[in-house]
Amino acid sequence: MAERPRVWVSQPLFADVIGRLDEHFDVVGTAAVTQHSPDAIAAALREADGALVTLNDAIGAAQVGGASRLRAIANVGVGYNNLDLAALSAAGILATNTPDVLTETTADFGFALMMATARRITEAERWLRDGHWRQWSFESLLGGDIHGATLGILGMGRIGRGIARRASGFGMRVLYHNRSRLPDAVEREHAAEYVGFEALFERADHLVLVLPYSPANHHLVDAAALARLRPHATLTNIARGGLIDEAALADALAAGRLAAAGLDVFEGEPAVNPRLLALRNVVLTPHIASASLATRRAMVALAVANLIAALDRGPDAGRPPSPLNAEALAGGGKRSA
Ligand code: 8YV
Repeated sequence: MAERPRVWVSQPLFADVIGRLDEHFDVVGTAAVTQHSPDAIAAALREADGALVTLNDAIGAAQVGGASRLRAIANVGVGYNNLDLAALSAAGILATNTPDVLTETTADFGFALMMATARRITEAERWLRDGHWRQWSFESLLGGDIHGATLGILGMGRIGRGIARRASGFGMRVLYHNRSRLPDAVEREHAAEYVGFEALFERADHLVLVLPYSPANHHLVDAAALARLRPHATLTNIARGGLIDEAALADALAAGRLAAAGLDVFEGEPAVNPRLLALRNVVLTPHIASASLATRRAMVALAVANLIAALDRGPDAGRPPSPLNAEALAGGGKRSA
Protein backbone atom coordinates (compact mmCIF):
# COMPACT_ATOMS: atom_id res chain seq x y z
CA MET A 1 0.00 0.00 0.00
CA ALA A 2 1.30 3.46 -0.88
CA GLU A 3 2.64 5.44 2.05
CA ARG A 4 0.19 8.04 3.34
CA PRO A 5 1.36 11.65 3.34
CA ARG A 6 2.66 12.78 6.69
CA VAL A 7 1.56 16.04 8.29
CA TRP A 8 2.96 17.87 11.30
CA VAL A 9 0.64 19.79 13.63
CA SER A 10 2.76 22.24 15.61
CA GLN A 11 0.46 22.89 18.58
CA PRO A 12 -2.45 21.21 20.36
CA LEU A 13 -5.53 22.46 18.44
CA PHE A 14 -8.99 21.01 19.22
CA ALA A 15 -8.29 17.28 18.90
CA ASP A 16 -11.69 16.51 17.37
CA VAL A 17 -11.18 19.05 14.56
CA ILE A 18 -7.58 18.03 13.93
CA GLY A 19 -8.82 14.43 13.94
CA ARG A 20 -10.28 15.03 10.46
CA LEU A 21 -6.73 14.85 9.16
CA ASP A 22 -6.45 11.20 10.22
CA GLU A 23 -8.65 10.06 7.36
CA HIS A 24 -6.06 11.19 4.84
CA PHE A 25 -2.70 11.47 6.55
CA ASP A 26 -0.32 10.11 9.17
CA VAL A 27 -0.44 12.91 11.70
CA VAL A 28 2.46 13.86 13.94
CA GLY A 29 0.88 16.00 16.65
CA THR A 30 2.25 18.11 19.49
CA ALA A 31 0.91 17.20 22.91
CA ALA A 32 1.54 20.46 24.78
CA VAL A 33 1.78 24.13 23.78
CA THR A 34 5.39 24.41 22.65
CA GLN A 35 7.71 27.24 21.66
CA HIS A 36 9.53 25.29 18.95
CA SER A 37 13.07 26.43 18.22
CA PRO A 38 13.88 27.31 14.59
CA ASP A 39 15.89 24.09 14.35
CA ALA A 40 13.07 22.00 15.82
CA ILE A 41 10.68 23.42 13.21
CA ALA A 42 13.17 22.60 10.45
CA ALA A 43 13.52 19.05 11.80
CA ALA A 44 9.75 18.55 11.95
CA LEU A 45 9.25 19.91 8.42
CA ARG A 46 12.03 17.70 7.03
CA GLU A 47 9.85 14.65 7.61
CA ALA A 48 6.53 16.20 6.53
CA ASP A 49 4.46 16.56 3.37
CA GLY A 50 2.28 19.19 5.01
CA ALA A 51 2.10 21.20 8.21
CA LEU A 52 -0.50 22.99 10.28
CA VAL A 53 1.11 25.84 12.21
CA THR A 54 0.28 28.96 14.23
CA LEU A 55 1.74 32.42 14.67
CA ASN A 56 4.28 30.99 17.15
CA ASP A 57 5.98 29.06 14.39
CA ALA A 58 8.24 31.23 12.23
CA ILE A 59 8.99 29.52 8.93
CA GLY A 60 11.41 30.79 6.32
CA ALA A 61 14.14 29.57 3.98
CA ALA A 62 16.15 28.02 6.82
CA GLN A 63 13.19 25.92 7.96
CA VAL A 64 12.15 24.65 4.52
CA GLY A 65 15.65 24.25 3.04
CA GLY A 66 15.86 20.57 3.94
CA ALA A 67 12.15 19.84 3.62
CA SER A 68 12.21 18.10 0.28
CA ARG A 69 8.74 16.50 0.65
CA LEU A 70 6.97 19.53 2.07
CA ARG A 71 4.18 20.77 -0.23
CA ALA A 72 1.82 22.78 1.93
CA ILE A 73 1.70 24.84 5.12
CA ALA A 74 -1.68 25.75 6.59
CA ASN A 75 -1.45 28.69 8.98
CA VAL A 76 -4.12 28.94 11.67
CA GLY A 77 -4.64 32.70 11.59
CA VAL A 78 -5.48 35.39 9.09
CA GLY A 79 -2.16 37.14 9.73
CA TYR A 80 0.80 35.25 8.29
CA ASN A 81 3.83 37.35 9.13
CA ASN A 82 5.28 34.21 10.71
CA LEU A 83 5.67 32.82 7.17
CA ASP A 84 8.24 34.01 4.65
CA LEU A 85 5.96 33.70 1.67
CA ALA A 86 8.69 34.43 -0.88
CA ALA A 87 10.83 31.62 0.53
CA LEU A 88 7.89 29.23 0.51
CA SER A 89 6.95 30.11 -3.06
CA ALA A 90 10.57 29.68 -4.17
CA ALA A 91 10.54 26.22 -2.60
CA GLY A 92 7.23 25.35 -4.32
CA ILE A 93 5.34 25.18 -1.03
CA LEU A 94 1.76 26.38 -0.93
CA ALA A 95 0.72 28.43 2.12
CA THR A 96 -2.83 29.09 3.30
CA ASN A 97 -4.44 31.21 6.05
CA THR A 98 -7.84 31.51 7.75
CA PRO A 99 -9.60 34.71 6.64
CA ASP A 100 -13.31 35.57 7.09
CA VAL A 101 -14.14 33.05 9.84
CA LEU A 102 -12.64 35.35 12.48
CA THR A 103 -13.73 38.74 11.15
CA GLU A 104 -16.74 39.42 13.37
CA THR A 105 -15.24 37.93 16.54
CA THR A 106 -12.07 39.95 16.11
CA ALA A 107 -14.04 43.13 15.37
CA ASP A 108 -16.10 42.51 18.54
CA PHE A 109 -12.92 42.29 20.54
CA GLY A 110 -11.34 45.36 18.95
CA PHE A 111 -14.40 47.34 19.90
CA ALA A 112 -14.43 45.88 23.41
CA LEU A 113 -10.74 46.65 23.94
CA MET A 114 -11.23 50.21 22.69
CA MET A 115 -14.13 50.67 25.11
CA ALA A 116 -12.24 49.12 28.02
CA THR A 117 -9.35 51.45 27.28
CA ALA A 118 -11.42 54.62 26.96
CA ARG A 119 -13.60 53.84 30.00
CA ARG A 120 -10.71 52.54 32.13
CA ILE A 121 -12.51 49.29 32.92
CA THR A 122 -9.55 47.10 33.91
CA GLU A 123 -7.88 49.93 35.80
CA ALA A 124 -11.12 50.47 37.74
CA GLU A 125 -11.43 46.78 38.52
CA ARG A 126 -7.86 46.62 39.79
CA TRP A 127 -8.49 49.69 41.93
CA LEU A 128 -11.59 48.09 43.42
CA ARG A 129 -9.93 44.71 44.03
CA ASP A 130 -6.98 46.44 45.64
CA GLY A 131 -9.33 47.85 48.28
CA HIS A 132 -9.20 51.53 47.25
CA TRP A 133 -13.00 51.95 47.07
CA ARG A 134 -13.58 53.28 50.54
CA GLN A 135 -15.81 56.14 49.50
CA TRP A 136 -17.56 56.79 46.21
CA SER A 137 -16.10 59.83 44.53
CA PHE A 138 -17.67 61.84 41.75
CA GLU A 139 -14.40 62.66 40.07
CA SER A 140 -12.53 59.38 40.11
CA LEU A 141 -11.74 57.15 37.12
CA LEU A 142 -13.13 59.55 34.55
CA GLY A 143 -12.70 58.31 31.00
CA GLY A 144 -13.47 59.33 27.45
CA ASP A 145 -16.79 58.80 25.69
CA ILE A 146 -17.27 56.37 22.84
CA HIS A 147 -20.64 57.62 21.59
CA GLY A 148 -20.33 60.68 19.45
CA ALA A 149 -16.53 60.37 19.33
CA THR A 150 -14.35 60.13 16.24
CA LEU A 151 -13.01 56.65 15.55
CA GLY A 152 -9.84 56.31 13.47
CA ILE A 153 -9.26 52.95 11.80
CA LEU A 154 -5.83 52.22 10.39
CA GLY A 155 -6.26 49.30 8.00
CA MET A 156 -9.71 49.05 6.45
CA GLY A 157 -9.79 45.39 5.51
CA ARG A 158 -12.42 42.93 6.63
CA ILE A 159 -11.87 43.44 10.36
CA GLY A 160 -11.51 47.22 10.07
CA ARG A 161 -14.82 47.36 8.27
CA GLY A 162 -16.38 45.19 10.97
CA ILE A 163 -15.27 47.73 13.56
CA ALA A 164 -16.67 50.57 11.43
CA ARG A 165 -20.06 48.80 11.29
CA ARG A 166 -20.11 48.52 15.08
CA ALA A 167 -19.17 52.19 15.42
CA SER A 168 -22.27 53.33 13.59
CA GLY A 169 -24.42 51.86 16.38
CA PHE A 170 -22.57 54.08 18.83
CA GLY A 171 -23.06 57.21 16.78
CA MET A 172 -19.34 57.53 16.10
CA ARG A 173 -17.83 59.38 13.22
CA VAL A 174 -15.52 57.00 11.32
CA LEU A 175 -12.27 58.05 9.67
CA TYR A 176 -9.95 55.52 8.07
CA HIS A 177 -6.61 55.25 6.39
CA ASN A 178 -5.63 52.35 4.20
CA ARG A 179 -2.97 51.50 1.63
CA SER A 180 -5.57 52.15 -1.02
CA ARG A 181 -8.77 54.08 -0.75
CA LEU A 182 -11.95 51.97 -0.77
CA PRO A 183 -14.53 52.30 -3.56
CA ASP A 184 -17.18 55.00 -2.94
CA ALA A 185 -19.90 52.41 -2.39
CA VAL A 186 -17.90 50.67 0.37
CA GLU A 187 -17.13 54.01 2.04
CA ARG A 188 -20.82 54.90 1.97
CA GLU A 189 -21.86 51.49 3.29
CA HIS A 190 -19.55 51.95 6.30
CA ALA A 191 -20.13 55.70 6.65
CA ALA A 192 -16.34 55.99 6.63
CA GLU A 193 -14.26 58.94 5.47
CA TYR A 194 -10.80 58.42 3.98
CA VAL A 195 -8.05 60.61 5.44
CA GLY A 196 -4.25 60.69 5.26
CA PHE A 197 -2.08 58.86 7.79
CA GLU A 198 -1.15 62.01 9.70
CA ALA A 199 -4.71 63.35 9.73
CA LEU A 200 -5.95 60.06 11.15
CA PHE A 201 -3.66 60.46 14.16
CA GLU A 202 -4.51 64.14 14.55
CA ARG A 203 -8.28 63.78 14.35
CA ALA A 204 -9.11 60.45 16.02
CA ASP A 205 -10.42 60.37 19.57
CA HIS A 206 -9.94 56.61 19.49
CA LEU A 207 -7.51 55.05 17.03
CA VAL A 208 -7.57 51.31 16.29
CA LEU A 209 -4.84 49.43 14.39
CA VAL A 210 -6.10 46.59 12.21
CA LEU A 211 -3.56 46.38 9.41
CA PRO A 212 -1.37 43.43 8.44
CA TYR A 213 2.21 43.58 9.67
CA SER A 214 5.24 43.17 7.44
CA PRO A 215 8.86 44.29 7.81
CA ALA A 216 7.92 47.25 5.58
CA ASN A 217 5.63 48.74 8.25
CA HIS A 218 7.75 47.85 11.29
CA HIS A 219 7.29 50.61 13.92
CA LEU A 220 4.90 52.49 11.65
CA VAL A 221 3.52 54.00 14.83
CA ASP A 222 6.67 55.70 16.06
CA ALA A 223 7.35 58.71 18.28
CA ALA A 224 6.48 61.12 15.46
CA ALA A 225 3.12 59.44 14.78
CA LEU A 226 2.30 59.25 18.49
CA ALA A 227 3.09 62.96 18.85
CA ARG A 228 0.19 63.68 16.50
CA LEU A 229 -2.36 62.14 18.87
CA ARG A 230 -4.24 64.47 21.18
CA PRO A 231 -3.89 64.07 24.97
CA HIS A 232 -7.39 62.65 25.35
CA ALA A 233 -6.93 60.09 22.54
CA THR A 234 -6.66 56.33 22.97
CA LEU A 235 -4.74 53.84 20.83
CA THR A 236 -5.85 50.21 20.46
CA ASN A 237 -3.80 47.53 18.71
CA ILE A 238 -5.30 44.17 17.71
CA ALA A 239 -3.02 43.63 14.70
CA ARG A 240 0.63 42.88 15.45
CA GLY A 241 2.97 44.29 18.09
CA GLY A 242 5.70 45.17 15.61
CA LEU A 243 3.56 47.98 14.21
CA ILE A 244 4.24 50.10 17.31
CA ASP A 245 7.52 51.34 18.72
CA GLU A 246 6.71 50.19 22.25
CA ALA A 247 9.43 52.27 23.89
CA ALA A 248 8.05 55.40 22.23
CA LEU A 249 4.53 54.39 23.28
CA ALA A 250 5.60 53.92 26.89
CA ASP A 251 7.25 57.37 26.80
CA ALA A 252 4.11 58.95 25.34
CA LEU A 253 1.77 57.25 27.83
CA ALA A 254 3.97 58.17 30.78
CA ALA A 255 4.11 61.79 29.61
CA GLY A 256 0.32 61.98 29.07
CA ARG A 257 0.68 62.66 25.35
CA LEU A 258 -2.24 60.25 24.86
CA ALA A 259 -4.78 59.12 27.44
CA ALA A 260 -4.44 55.36 27.25
CA ALA A 261 -3.61 52.34 25.11
CA GLY A 262 -5.28 48.96 24.67
CA LEU A 263 -2.87 46.29 23.50
CA ASP A 264 -3.70 42.71 22.53
CA VAL A 265 -0.43 42.16 20.66
CA PHE A 266 3.22 42.77 21.53
CA GLU A 267 6.49 42.88 19.74
CA GLY A 268 8.16 40.13 21.76
CA GLU A 269 5.11 38.02 22.61
CA PRO A 270 4.69 36.43 25.08
CA ALA A 271 7.12 38.83 26.77
CA VAL A 272 5.61 42.26 27.47
CA ASN A 273 7.72 45.38 27.74
CA PRO A 274 8.08 45.94 31.53
CA ARG A 275 7.49 49.65 31.09
CA LEU A 276 4.05 48.95 29.64
CA LEU A 277 3.31 46.52 32.47
CA ALA A 278 4.11 49.24 34.98
CA LEU A 279 1.78 51.83 33.46
CA ARG A 280 -1.70 52.31 34.85
CA ASN A 281 -3.21 53.63 31.62
CA VAL A 282 -2.73 50.53 29.47
CA VAL A 283 -5.14 47.63 29.04
CA LEU A 284 -3.15 44.48 28.27
CA THR A 285 -4.57 41.21 26.89
CA PRO A 286 -2.65 38.13 25.68
CA HIS A 287 -3.44 38.07 21.93
CA ILE A 288 -7.04 36.88 22.30
CA ALA A 289 -8.91 38.96 19.72
CA SER A 290 -10.10 35.87 17.82
CA ALA A 291 -10.51 33.78 20.96
CA SER A 292 -14.16 32.82 21.06
CA LEU A 293 -14.67 29.06 21.19
CA ALA A 294 -16.70 28.96 17.99
CA THR A 295 -14.25 31.10 16.04
CA ARG A 296 -11.10 29.37 17.20
CA ARG A 297 -12.70 26.05 16.21
CA ALA A 298 -13.73 27.49 12.84
CA MET A 299 -10.17 28.71 12.23
CA VAL A 300 -8.74 25.25 12.87
CA ALA A 301 -11.45 23.67 10.70
CA LEU A 302 -10.57 26.00 7.82
CA ALA A 303 -6.85 25.29 8.22
CA VAL A 304 -7.60 21.55 8.19
CA ALA A 305 -9.73 21.95 5.03
CA ASN A 306 -6.92 23.95 3.44
CA LEU A 307 -4.33 21.29 4.23
CA ILE A 308 -6.46 18.39 3.00
CA ALA A 309 -7.19 20.16 -0.30
CA ALA A 310 -3.64 21.46 -0.74
CA LEU A 311 -2.34 17.90 -0.42
CA ASP A 312 -4.81 16.81 -3.10
CA ARG A 313 -7.25 14.95 -0.87
CA GLY A 314 -10.96 15.31 -0.15
CA PRO A 315 -13.73 16.88 -2.26
CA ASP A 316 -11.74 20.10 -2.90
CA ALA A 317 -8.53 18.31 -3.88
CA GLY A 318 -6.11 20.80 -5.40
CA ARG A 319 -8.36 23.76 -4.59
CA PRO A 320 -7.67 24.91 -1.01
CA PRO A 321 -10.23 27.52 0.12
CA SER A 322 -7.75 30.25 1.08
CA PRO A 323 -4.37 30.02 -0.62
CA LEU A 324 -1.81 32.78 0.01
CA ASN A 325 0.68 32.09 -2.76
CA ALA A 326 -1.24 30.60 -5.64
CA GLU A 327 1.96 31.00 -7.66
CA ALA A 328 3.28 27.96 -5.79
CA LEU A 329 0.40 26.05 -7.36
CA ALA A 330 0.73 27.69 -10.76
CA GLY A 331 4.45 26.98 -10.92
CA GLY A 332 3.84 23.31 -10.26
CA GLY A 333 6.28 23.39 -7.37
CA LYS A 334 6.31 20.08 -5.59
CA ARG A 335 2.58 19.67 -5.92
CA SER A 336 2.77 17.67 -9.12
CA ALA A 337 5.22 15.24 -7.51
C1 8YV B 1 -4.79 34.00 15.89
C2 8YV B 1 -4.37 36.28 14.81
O1 8YV B 1 -5.27 33.58 17.12
O2 8YV B 1 -5.50 35.43 12.95
C3 8YV B 1 -4.60 36.14 13.35
O3 8YV B 1 -3.86 36.76 12.58
O4 8YV B 1 -3.60 37.06 15.21
C4 8YV B 1 -5.14 35.45 15.79
O5 8YV B 1 -6.48 35.51 15.45
C5 8YV B 1 -3.39 33.62 15.75
O6 8YV B 1 -2.86 34.04 14.56
C6 8YV B 1 -3.24 32.12 15.92
O7 8YV B 1 -2.15 31.63 15.17
